[in-house]
Amino acid sequence: MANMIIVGAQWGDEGKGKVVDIYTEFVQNVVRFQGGNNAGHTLVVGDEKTVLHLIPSGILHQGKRCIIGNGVVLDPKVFLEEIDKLKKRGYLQDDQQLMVDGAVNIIMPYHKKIDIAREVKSGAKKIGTTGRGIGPTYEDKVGRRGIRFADLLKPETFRRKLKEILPEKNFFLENYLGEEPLSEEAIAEEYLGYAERLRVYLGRASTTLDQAIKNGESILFEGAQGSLLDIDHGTYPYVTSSSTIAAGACTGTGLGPKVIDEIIGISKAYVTRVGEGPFPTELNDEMGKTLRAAGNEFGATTGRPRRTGWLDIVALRDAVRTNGLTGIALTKMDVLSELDTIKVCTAYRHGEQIIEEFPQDLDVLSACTPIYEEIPGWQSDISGLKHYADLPKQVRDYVAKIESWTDCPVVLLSVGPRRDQTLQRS
Ligand code: 2SA
Ligand code: GDP
Ligand code: MG
Repeated sequence: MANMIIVGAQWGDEGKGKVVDIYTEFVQNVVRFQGGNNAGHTLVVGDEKTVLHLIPSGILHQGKRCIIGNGVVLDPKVFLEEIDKLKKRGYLQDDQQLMVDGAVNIIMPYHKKIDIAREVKSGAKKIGTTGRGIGPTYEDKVGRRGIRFADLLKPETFRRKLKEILPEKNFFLENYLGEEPLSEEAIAEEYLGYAERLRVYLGRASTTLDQAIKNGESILFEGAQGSLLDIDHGTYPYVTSSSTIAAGACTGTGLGPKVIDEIIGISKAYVTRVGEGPFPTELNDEMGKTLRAAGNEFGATTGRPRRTGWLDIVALRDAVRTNGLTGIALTKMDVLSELDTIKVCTAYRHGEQIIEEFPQDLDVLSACTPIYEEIPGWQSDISGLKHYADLPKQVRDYVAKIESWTDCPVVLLSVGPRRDQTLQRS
């Protein structure tokens, strides 16, 4: 198979975990390139459900190399817990299957504390983060005071860096956030305790993947969150702190864009968002609740109820452009099965203006109201169908419309959470 990037084309939780698991069969390497354990990627194999937060979704396939690229931020405690859980269930029997790039930035206790306390202090202006310390860790990375995975494995370096940075963090925690300061010794003891177990995973994504390509292997790049949560191109400041779009796969692993062959954007047949920020097609009514219940829309990391709304073509077109999508995988089609009619937003109204391009200005976006096209539902159970041609005509028409509105082919359809509930478009 070609080297493929899989990204969320909305605000996350589009079903990336499931789609990565499906495509893993055809590659030798699966790599995460951004985000951290804010992600919750759900895989269902048979009746067994696995939620992964840090480890790439290829891990359920024996013998596939799974890499955590330099663009990721890693909480060592969560990472080791995830490893233990997988091993207990018979996965990851060979530690060589998993690698962490030495340049990965480490999530420290002060990052988590600052993330949570800042959100509380912000009150109504909060971002609605997952509280996993993601933003503060990326701040330190960009501020050139981060502690990297390779630093953690060198006790003297780790202690020196911690000594340098902790006074600043404690000052901020105590004097601005009104929190208790953290103990340097307690952090060092805890983290250096993890280090011994982590050593075996140290590697370098860039060189390993480059060699893999030279050996004729292929790579699946697993995005986390979604394009509209991208630090540059998302609904800033209501975004996550990493490059969630396809370009992040290059900076987050150390490979050039020429190695990429395909970029697949995952989109639900409707939209969800968890956390704060504008969401033009949001449904704050019975229909919104129906979608939440039918789609089981609750955060895979925090359990928070997800906001729900109709499919937004204006936003999807933005994702097609910012990622350079070569294909769309449309998930959760089964969730719409009971509906008489389905609405799709094809443009926004802003005052007197009709807008077809997703606005960059959040004030404009917040003031937009959706213009909908109503399309007929199919009102039949499609979750057991195996071939695209067997789908009701209304489903195929819906897919054709999405293709024409976005000018991007729909390459895969998902009609349920399980591996076998997937229809490839041939
Ligand atoms: P953060 O924690 O700094 O990354 O939060 C910033 C924004 O990014 C959103 N975000 C997410 N949105 C959807 N899914 C995510 N993963 C979990 C899931 C979410 C959960 O799979 O369900 O369990 O709550 C995810 N991670 C970050 C977040 O909501 C903020 O809007
Ligand atoms: P990710 O973050 O993009 O990997 O998505 P999540 O795992 O956070 O959320 C997607 C949820 O939808 C998970 O519970 C999946 O098991 C489930 N899911 C994925 N595809 C489908 C589908 O086609 N139909 C249904 N009903 N559920 C799906
Ligand atoms: Mg998720």
